[in-house]
Amino acid sequence: MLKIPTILAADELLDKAFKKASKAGSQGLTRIETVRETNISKVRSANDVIVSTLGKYVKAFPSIERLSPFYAELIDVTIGKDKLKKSLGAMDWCRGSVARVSREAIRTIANARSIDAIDGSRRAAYGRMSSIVKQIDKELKFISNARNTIRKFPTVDLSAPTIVIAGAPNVGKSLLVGQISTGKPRVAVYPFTTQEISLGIFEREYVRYQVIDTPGLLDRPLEERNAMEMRAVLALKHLADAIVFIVDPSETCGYTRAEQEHLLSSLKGEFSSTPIIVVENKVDLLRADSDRSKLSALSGEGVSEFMELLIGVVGGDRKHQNAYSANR
Ligand SMILES: Nc1nc2c(ncn2[C@@H]2O[C@H](COP(=O)(O)OP(=O)(O)OP(=O)(O)O)[C@@H](O)[C@H]2O)c(=O)[nH]1
Ligand SMILES: [Mg+2]
Repeated sequence: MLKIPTILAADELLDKAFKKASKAGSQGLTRIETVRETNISKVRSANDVIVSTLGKYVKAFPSIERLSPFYAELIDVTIGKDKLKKSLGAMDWCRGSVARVSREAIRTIANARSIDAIDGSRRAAYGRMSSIVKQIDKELKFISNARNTIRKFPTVDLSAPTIVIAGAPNVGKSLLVGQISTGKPRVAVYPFTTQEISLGIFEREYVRYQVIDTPGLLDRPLEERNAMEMRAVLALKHLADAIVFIVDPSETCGYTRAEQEHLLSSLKGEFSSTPIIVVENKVDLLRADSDRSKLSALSGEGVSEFMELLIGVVGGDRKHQNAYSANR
């Protein structure tokens, strides 16, 4: 989703900076001028490595305000947007402080009268740079973890009309996703689940639709979840143009109809702004007496009629022209 470079720890960053600096050299007319120029180069090059490396980190992290609501929510839940902001602020503080030390040291070295004084100033500058960088070690570790978390986010197509499949375990979610989408679904991890979500695609009249199978996410009542998990699940709201809720009236899934209806009303309560289309599966086993859509993900019966209904709900308007539109 986002390209963030490997984040070094404070020690590693200092190693990198001083190693680069040790290679700096300069030739002057006299010995003291050579030493002076060389030490100025060293300080400058250590400074440049630190300032530019941290600058890259700050730039690589997405500004939450500019992210789509889905990813912004995931970042806030898994990483914490305020802590992330604070840590990136610490990077900027460090860059400014190191640059100041560097400027002062260069000025002192430029005016120093002896080789010893030059060496001493350079060493003092290194010491101050080290202690400044070490002060942000905790923040560096924090953004390094944040990077690893972000790298595991599912890559979803934010511009495609998206259908999220929900329902109790074993009702036939995966089978239906396989029926309606073409090609092999992509799988991706989702925060707070050991399971993966799988993303399928199908195309209708040149529009690509994305279907998301959600094992372990929308298969039990939301009141059973802790607050963080709940928010991670609710982030799907920003993605879903419609939720398809599959009911298995045959109860061969192992859940009673009452349990499934309870799950449905829990989702309705939480996803109140997202259309939820209820469909009864396994019609080959049992045809319930209801006016809900019916199909069999196994035999294919009723699937194409259901698709028409679905596209009518999600394909109607063109809100997808702006992938970053908030509050759908
Ligand atoms: N007879 C019949 N069996 C079905 C139908 N749809 C699904 N099944 C069966 O129900 C079982 C579960 O189907 P899945 O598609 O794996 O269900 P799921 O909802 O994805 O299950 P989880 O991912 O575990 O939550 C499988 O053995 C399917 O073959 C159907 O329309 N008719
Ligand atoms: Mg499944």
